[in-house]
Amino acid sequence: MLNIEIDGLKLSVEEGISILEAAKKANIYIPTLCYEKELSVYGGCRLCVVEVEGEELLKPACATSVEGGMKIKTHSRKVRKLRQNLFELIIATHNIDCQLNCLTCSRNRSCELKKIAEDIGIEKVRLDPIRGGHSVDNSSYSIVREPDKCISCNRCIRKCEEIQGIGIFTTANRGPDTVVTTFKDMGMGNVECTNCGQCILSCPTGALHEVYQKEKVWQALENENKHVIVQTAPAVRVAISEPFSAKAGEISTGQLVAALKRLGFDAVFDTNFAADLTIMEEGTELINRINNKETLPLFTSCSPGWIKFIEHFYPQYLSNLSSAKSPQQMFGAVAKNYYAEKAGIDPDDLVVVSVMPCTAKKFEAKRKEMGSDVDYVLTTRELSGLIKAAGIDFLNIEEKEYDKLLGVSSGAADIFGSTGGVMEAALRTAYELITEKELEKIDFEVLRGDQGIKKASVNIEGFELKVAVVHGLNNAHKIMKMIDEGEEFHFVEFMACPGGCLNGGGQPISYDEDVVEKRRKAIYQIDKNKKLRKSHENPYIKKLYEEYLDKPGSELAHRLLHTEYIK
Ligand code: HC0
Repeated sequence: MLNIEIDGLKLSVEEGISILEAAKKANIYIPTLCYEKELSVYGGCRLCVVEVEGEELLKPACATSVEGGMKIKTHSRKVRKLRQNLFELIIATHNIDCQLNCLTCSRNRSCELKKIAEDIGIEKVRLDPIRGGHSVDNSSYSIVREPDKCISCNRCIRKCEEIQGIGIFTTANRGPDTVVTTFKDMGMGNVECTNCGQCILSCPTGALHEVYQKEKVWQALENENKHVIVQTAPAVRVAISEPFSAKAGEISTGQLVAALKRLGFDAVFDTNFAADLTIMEEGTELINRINNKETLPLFTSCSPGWIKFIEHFYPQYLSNLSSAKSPQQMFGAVAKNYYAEKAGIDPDDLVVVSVMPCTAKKFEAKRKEMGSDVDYVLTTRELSGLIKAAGIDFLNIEEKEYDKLLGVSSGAADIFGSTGGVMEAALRTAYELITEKELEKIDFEVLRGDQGIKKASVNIEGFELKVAVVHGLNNAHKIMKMIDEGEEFHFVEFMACPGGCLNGGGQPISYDEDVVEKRRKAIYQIDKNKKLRKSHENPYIKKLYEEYLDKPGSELAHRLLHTEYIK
């Protein structure tokens, strides 16, 4: 340990950490725009400069390691002046009329620039803007890029490269003309972007955001000739209260349903119902592949970012993907067929809206393999905007329950939202379907938590089922290498986003570094609180098979609920 002093506080800190990290541990705030805990240090914005006694030049706190005896000042006059000057330079290369357009910017309530301007006491910007005129990149179904709002913090570049192992972003030009762009400025829809939206979570400004479908949903809700229903993904219920100033990790299922009903949806259903259905179909496929000695390992197919990733980087493994559609798409297919028939509605008059924590779900809904079963996809953030616009007091609204037919789900479905959840749900069902015995210990703790690759072996009547759980696409590269080199698995769960959908690119942007862990705890708590905790015990899933689909893997189930990905 090293003894140092920050702003007169005597501290004992670990060797090798940066001044920024040491200050953080002591709850001393140092502003920064380009630093992010999980990413490599870039040191580009320089806002974190501090004064170190005995040193003439100010030091960037993020890129300077602590040394024994250091005496650091984080807000001396020299530091404050330089920070203000640097900030003005950053603003000058930001959107020309950022100040004018601030009101309409997607990040007007969560802009890190605005926050820092207040934190460091910016009163005016003296420099004329020196950049602008880059066109907006609208080439993607999922993500919009507005280069004029970019401040070149390079967090998106590092996130995409280091965490997701892809690297679709690069910088072009020099000096004040430097701009973050895609390969040959081709646009995000034309490069190897997986649409995961992790870059949006890292962007401090409004330079990256989802493709909005809010207006289309308002129009559908206002159209009296349309019957508009909505499904909500597992991870939405533990994050939707955050934009309403609730602390992270609140369970808001009842408020979510009530708010959607107040917005005017004709029925409020749950993607979780379809997650239970996915387990029936995917579980059956796994058992059949093992029994018939077909292609293994089976890869889960519900994360659309992962699907795009395997298509780009490992097309030789496409036959390993489960043919089961994702729960979002299974829900759409069941709604446009079974529900429409039962409710006596012409499918052409039925509008299916999804609320997802994921930007890639917007792309998934538009894939030709999916037909047009899901009409519009809103992110959790977009839904919070609709709720605010409708003047709903979200935190205090009286809770409501999902509509029954496609709205009842097991705890196994809830945990889909976390890395490891799909696998755990599948094992709870596969074990009981194979053995016809009750699984006594249904919590597979070994599959939980944030380790990048988790492996387990489950003994089912003497058969050692080897499974793995992977999240974050850089980890997907790693396990694909392991599989290439001959490591044996029967079933692998892949989620594109680190942490799973809880940390999807469409979730509320949070400054809480533990936000994912808090959401995760909440989602496992929902599962624990439920009586129904296994997908195959869901009475409405049984009813769906009895009344309509016949049995898992039936001809009709295949027609509606399965697909094939061909490069
Ligand atoms: Fe997920 Fe899903 S769990 S991908 O992570 O499987 O987005 O929350 O909705 O479809 O159910 C996202 C979350 C889903 C789907 C489900 C799966």
